[in-house]
Amino acid sequence: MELKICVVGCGMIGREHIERIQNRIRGAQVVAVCDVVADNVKKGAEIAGAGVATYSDFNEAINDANVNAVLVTTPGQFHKGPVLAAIKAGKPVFCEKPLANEAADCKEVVDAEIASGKHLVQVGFMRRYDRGYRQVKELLDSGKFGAPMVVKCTHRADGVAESYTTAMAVTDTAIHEIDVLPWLINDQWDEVQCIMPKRSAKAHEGLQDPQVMIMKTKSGIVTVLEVNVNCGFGYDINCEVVCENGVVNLPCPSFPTVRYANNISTKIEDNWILRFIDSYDVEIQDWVDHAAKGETAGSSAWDGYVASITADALVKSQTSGTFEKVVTGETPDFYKK
Ligand code: ISE
Repeated sequence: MELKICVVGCGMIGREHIERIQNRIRGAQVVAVCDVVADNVKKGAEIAGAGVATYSDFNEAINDANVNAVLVTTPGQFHKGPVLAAIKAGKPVFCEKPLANEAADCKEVVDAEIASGKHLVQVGFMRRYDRGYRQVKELLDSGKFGAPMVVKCTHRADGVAESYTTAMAVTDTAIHEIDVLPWLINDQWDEVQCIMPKRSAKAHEGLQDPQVMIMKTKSGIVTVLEVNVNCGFGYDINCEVVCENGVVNLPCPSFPTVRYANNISTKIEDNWILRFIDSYDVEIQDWVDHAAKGETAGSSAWDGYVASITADALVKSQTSGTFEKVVTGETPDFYKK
């Protein structure tokens, strides 16, 4: 079955995905675009090309008879509505991360999907599709390195908009590590803490940056994550897994190491779109291939819910300063692999 996709949300990431689907993805095409902002619809439609239907109301867009799949790329606080509408219409839906900003909203999606009896929802945590993370996972899963004990990560960005808040360091940024690490090391979060170091003079007023997040798993693995979104030298993602018999480092892709003018150097990527561009391609192709068969892949709605519960605990710790428990309850049978 060819996927005839309606893209709900034609801002930056929505337009990226429209371009990707029309030009690089097999077995799918964008047939409808929707956004409450008229200019975004216009830009999305221009990229999608002739014949694309345009909407400002997501219910109408999703229920367009020509649409058989939905891709949600609105801002996070508006994800729940279109995702629930897609489930109600029985259409597969890819929702960019996070599934929703509030855990209670994610739970509503989980409950609706279970009630529908069909696996329809995939959440856009693209790092599970990154070549480097997959190589690290393969090495860890080989068993040769022994059990992971400590994970050291950095999530650094050049700078952020004035609208970026202290909580977003968790809900928008660290949410990637929150999702990818349990998958990488085959474990689940148990308790998490957020510590505030000396504030960067480059952070805008009201923003605490950097932040250090300490996350312990049920088996006792400790992760230390530095979130630093005003580093000023590029988009710099690192992950080192210290195991009993060795250490595995996430490879940093794309750039050669050069020796020049008495220096050895490697360029650092400018931003996350470029750093993870290949992962997005692989991720959307995988969604299309699975959705065409009535299946889902990657992060499920349950994974999105668990990530949100973990994020809530970290946000709570931003104020309490202490470890907060991550309480998710049992994985429903529906989501057990
Ligand atoms: C952005 O939304 C992303 O998803 C990026 O991967 C992350 O690094 C950034 O902090 C977010 O704002």
